[in-house]
Order: sequence, then structure tokens, then C-alpha cells
Amino acid sequence: GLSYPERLNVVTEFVDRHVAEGRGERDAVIGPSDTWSYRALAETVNRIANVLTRDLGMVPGNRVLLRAANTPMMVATYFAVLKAGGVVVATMPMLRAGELAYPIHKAKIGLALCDATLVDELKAAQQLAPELSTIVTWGDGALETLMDKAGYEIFEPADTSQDDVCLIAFTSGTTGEPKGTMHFQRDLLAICDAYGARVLQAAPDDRFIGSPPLAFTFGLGGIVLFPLRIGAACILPAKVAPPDLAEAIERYRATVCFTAPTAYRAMLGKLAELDLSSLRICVSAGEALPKATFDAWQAATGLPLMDGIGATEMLHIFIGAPRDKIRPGSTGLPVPGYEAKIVDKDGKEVPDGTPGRLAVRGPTGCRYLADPRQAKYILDGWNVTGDTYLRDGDGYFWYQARSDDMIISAGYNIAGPEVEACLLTHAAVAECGVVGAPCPERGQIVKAYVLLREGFTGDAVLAKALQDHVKASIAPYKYPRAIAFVTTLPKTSTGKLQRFALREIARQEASAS
Ligand code: 3UK
Repeated sequence: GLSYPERLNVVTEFVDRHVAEGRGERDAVIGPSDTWSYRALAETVNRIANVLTRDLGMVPGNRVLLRAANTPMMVATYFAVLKAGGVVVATMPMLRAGELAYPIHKAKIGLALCDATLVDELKAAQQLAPELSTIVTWGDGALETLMDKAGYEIFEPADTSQDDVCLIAFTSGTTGEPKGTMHFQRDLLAICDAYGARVLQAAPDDRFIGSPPLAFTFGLGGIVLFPLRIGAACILPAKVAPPDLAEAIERYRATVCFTAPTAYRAMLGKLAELDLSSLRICVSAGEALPKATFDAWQAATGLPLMDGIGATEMLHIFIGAPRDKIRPGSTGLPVPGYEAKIVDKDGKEVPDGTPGRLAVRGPTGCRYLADPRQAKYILDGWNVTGDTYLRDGDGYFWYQARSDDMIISAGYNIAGPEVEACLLTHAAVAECGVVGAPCPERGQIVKAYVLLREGFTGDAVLAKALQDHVKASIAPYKYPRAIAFVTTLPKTSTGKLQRFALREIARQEASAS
């Protein structure tokens, strides 16, 4: 098993150890405008940690919100909070004020570090969640001025314990109310020493790239923690949306790529004009990887796509096969250190070949912040995911479907009820139901069934207006790509919307078109 010392500050392992052991001049973080060696990263982290503790009054255990795109400073601020013994609450850059207020209030966050270009929504969130008393920005010289003091280049890591909480990652729930998942210092090492060492098997000369935000634990592990654990390099290009990701792989000669199946499908169209021959390891996670995508990528690049299922609750990937054991279409085998089984609704294990709930346990696991849903997620020490899976006679796990209402579109988790709530704030909308509709490109798309108020006409102009309304109110990726105007919505006898029935309608409409 994996065991770590009782006193543990992970920044020693991810950053300072490389400098101490003579790897200080190797590339650590490669950004659009400059490359930081491990030594440069270590010094930047120390300067920010000194600002946090000496200028901003942060003490170990404080929660600090981070808001930035995937940039070198996002990495440096992340490690600075950890080194000072704080708890990182990283937020997706596209979140708007209303969505930012929730974690601030729920996690009682008093201090935020923010990229100056993204500060407006955070300031608006501060009006809604006044717990946030201090925002310090970088990129405009504010944080930089504080960092630029004599003596700030050295910082003694906070004497944290291996089971001190060090990050809270918020994830959307089916009810639309996000859940904060807490992870320990040691968990950050455990994912590297389990999945990273035993399945991914990257090397110190590898150069990692990917598209998921660092606020999403898929991105944090895949783009930052796995490379830095082994002294490899983390590439953070300016743009990583799917077509741009392919260009960045070519430009930076990336060797390891972490992204969602949708992005691999989008990059397939770029392969004729770009040279992606630097790639040697490609990981797909976030949503199911169809065998057709695996086959097309392998035919075009000669590389197998390494599928892996991870979850914010588990921090990272817990089922996935090493390159020489992949079975196309299957998610793979439990990552060494983790156990997985399929259970029925009573939590009893079912025979191989029978679909049921996927349950997993291992070095990382679910600890929701102050949330009664914790009791439902853990059964007898097993994490019971929201996914329906089956295990075959050889021990391989095959994804069937999500067991709940979440929509996963292009790797994003979107709660239908949140989009419904937003649509209902528009004058034209009387009632609505939002579900995932099957889509070959994005896995699912957000589809809204809308019942209009009297006096409104359901035409293309109104559909566009509703889409714009959602984009302006909540994170734009949640907007309904399809809108159907209807005269009734399926309801239970108690008046609750039957999302299952709507999903079925969406499925039939998709197969008919
Ligand atoms: C689904 C998959 C089929 C599945 C994540 C890697 O996606 C991540 O975390 P989330 O909390 O969502 C978890 C849910 O997403 N899913 C993820 N990967 C797969 N379904 N095949 C897959 N390969 O429903 C799961 O319950 O957003 C992924 C690493 C870290 C992560 N947080």
C-alpha cells in the first residue's frame, strides 16, 4: 500500500525536492510567455506564500479561493496556499458571480487570489457573499508588488499533517446545488503514486498538456501533479479549446495529453495539417470513451487512447488500464491500490456480467463538506458512484450509463435543474424541463423543453434569445444547445417534473432526426 509520513507538506515533494536533488534547472511550468524552471517555480511559490502569511494574515487551515485560467500563476498560487498550510478552493474561470458566491459562502472563504482579467465577476460575487473580505489580483501589479520584498524568496513549509484537508473541489450535483469534496495532503501524492506510477507510467522527460481547468481535479492531476511528481514539465498554452489544443501539442512538442473524448474527436480533424508525432501517451476521461473514437484515434496516430474513469469525489482516475492491457470499449481495470465492484440497490455485490452501481474504495475517497449527501455516497466504506457499470469475467469494467440526472456535455457536468431555474427567470418561459439529449459529438447536449407564457411565439428568434439569456446568467457552457417548444411537460402525480420521461423523448427525437 501507499504510506506517507505523518508530517507532510506536499509542496516539498512536488517542487522543493527537485531543487534540493539537483533538478532545479529543469523545466517545470511552460507558459505562453515564459518557462519556469523548478527553481523559478519554487521561488515564486515562496514569494506568494510569504505574501499570504505576512501581508494578508493567512494562517494554516484558512481556505483561499483561486480564480484564473490555466496559467503558470494559477499553479504558483495553488502551491503557495498549500505550502502555507491553507486549503485551496479553485474555481472554474467561466463561473459567474452567482455561482462563485456559493463556494465562498459554503466554505466561508475570506481571501481570494484572482487573475486581474477575471476580477469583475468575483467582485460581484463579493456583494452576494460578503464573507469574502479580501481579493488580491495579479497581472495588474498588485500581488507582484507585495511579492517583490527582500527575504520573500525563502519560505519554510507549514508543518501540516498528511491528513490535513488541503483542497475543496466543488462539483455540480443533480439538484444543482454543488457539493464540496475535501481531499487531504497525502491524497495529492497517492493519485500520482497509484494511477501515475502504475497506469500512466510517464517519465521525467515527458511534457504534459491538456484542456481541463485546473479547478477540475481531472486537470489538476493530469496537467500539474502527475508531471511535477516525477520532475517532468507541465505545459499551459494560452488556448486549449479542442482545435487549439492540437496546435499547442505541435508547437510545444507535448508528449502526454489529458483531455475528454470530445476533444480527441475534434482533434482528429486536425491531424492532416498538424504534426502531433511528439505525443506518446493520450488519456481520455470525464465521459465514456466510445470504441469508435478509440479506433479512429489509433488508426490516425498509432496511439491507443487510455480511457479512465475518475470523479471529483475520488480526486482522480480509479479505473483505467495500462497501455499494454487496454480492451477497446472498456474503461479498464481498477488502478492498483483501488478495489471496485458492482452492487445492486441494496449494496450487495452482483455476479459478473450483471449491470449495477459501481462502488470503489482505495487511498482516496469522498468527504463532502458539511453535506448530508455524504451518507448516501459511502456504504460500508465503499464509495458508491452515480454510474451503472458491469464487470466481465476477466475483471474489466464496462460503462453503461449514469444512474442519475446529470448531463455530461463535452466533459462538463451540468445539472438540468440549474439551467431550468435560469430559463425560468426569462419573461417568456412559463415552465421548462432540461435534460441531456444524445449527441455523437459532445456525448450529450443540453436540451430544454420550454412551455411559453401567453403572448410569446416559439420561433428561432426566441430560442436564440433564451440561449443568450442562459449564457449571460450562468457559465456559458451550460446553455441549451437545443430548445423545443412544447405545450405540456410530463409530471408525477405530486407535480414533479419527470426528467426520465423527458430524456426518453429527447432520445427518440435524436434517433428520428
Ligand atoms: C463520468 C466517466 C465514463 C462518470 C474526473 C478524471 O470526470 C471527472 O470527475 P466528475 O466529478 O465526474 C465524474 C463522473 O463523470 N466519467 C468520468 N470519466 C468517465 N464515465 N467513462 C469515463 N472514463 O459518470 C463519473 O461518475 O466531473 C475524471 C479525473 C478526475 C475527475 N474529477
